[in-house]
Amino acid sequence: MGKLLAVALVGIAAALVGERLLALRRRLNASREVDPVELPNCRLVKGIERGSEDIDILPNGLAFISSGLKYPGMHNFAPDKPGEIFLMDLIEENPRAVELRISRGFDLASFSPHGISTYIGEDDSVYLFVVNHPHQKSTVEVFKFSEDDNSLVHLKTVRHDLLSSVNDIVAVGPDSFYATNDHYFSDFILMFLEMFLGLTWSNVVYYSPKEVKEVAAGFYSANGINISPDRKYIYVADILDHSVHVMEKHANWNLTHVKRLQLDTLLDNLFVDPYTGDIWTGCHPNGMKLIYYSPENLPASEVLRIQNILSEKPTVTRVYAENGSVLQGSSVAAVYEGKLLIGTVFHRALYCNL
Ligand SMILES: [Ca+2]
Ligand SMILES: [Ca+2]
Repeated sequence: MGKLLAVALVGIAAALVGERLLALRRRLNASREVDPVELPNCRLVKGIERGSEDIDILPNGLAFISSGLKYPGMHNFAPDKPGEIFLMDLIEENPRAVELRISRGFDLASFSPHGISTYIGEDDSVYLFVVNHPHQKSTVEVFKFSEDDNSLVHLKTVRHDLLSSVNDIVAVGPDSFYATNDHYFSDFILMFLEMFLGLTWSNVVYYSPKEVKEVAAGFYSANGINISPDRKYIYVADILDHSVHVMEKHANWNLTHVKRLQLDTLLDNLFVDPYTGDIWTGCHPNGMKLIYYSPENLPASEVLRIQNILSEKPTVTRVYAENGSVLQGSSVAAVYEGKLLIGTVFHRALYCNL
């Protein structure tokens, strides 16, 4: 009888593991191959060789690019080098990526920049918020941009127990923001287990010096976050659910769910065109290829444009898709006056004329 019970238990455990594995493969879109969508006028950005995970663009065409992310389990072409922030002036005919100098006193050696967000203050000061992972932890660094000498002056480091596994942020004031935690856990093994079991413990947190609170929960893995041009709605990409959530922002900064748009790709960061309100996103068509990096089986890139997300029938356009031979693992797509800048988790960046 004892043996029968043991066999039955092992059988049940094996079936459960098998079922979870299949579910994980679905969430990673592990069988998807990408149908190419070409753009004719593109070039790789010189000087960006090890990631451009997130991009934000000011109304005057200055694009900030985070580079050199070290993320547990993710490929990295130069793991010993600290991260950088690049600037590109998209007004120029042939813009170059220039590395921004960072003020003294900031620990550059452990800089591992992830999601970013710009904020323009009342006196036209430009703030750059950067998710950082020094020593595998999560912080949010607030910088002031000095255009005169292309530098970032470090203002402060935000740490909080509720900001435990931060992926992206959207600034809503000179010292306040919404942040996504892509996992509940911050330890690599537990993060993997959380993903494997398909737990929906990832959330969105509001932070200000006066108040810090969870404002949305129940995501498989909340990733990119951004705000509508009228500043009424917050958009959150759930990368493992292949969806964008629209949340309404209230006066007390709480969020309520409005709708969810289902897609067939792993959406990473979200960029909102300030003129049209369109959402642009860098996506991973097949998350398995991103996690298990192999030069023989490269992670692809895909860019979607979502128009009229609040309407009954939003229009979703695949603007660019490529199997990784040019651009590996696109994580963001940002536009400025007919120009498209596509960033990647750990690879290069692509600049296109639309
Ligand atoms: Ca961002
Ligand atoms: Ca991201």
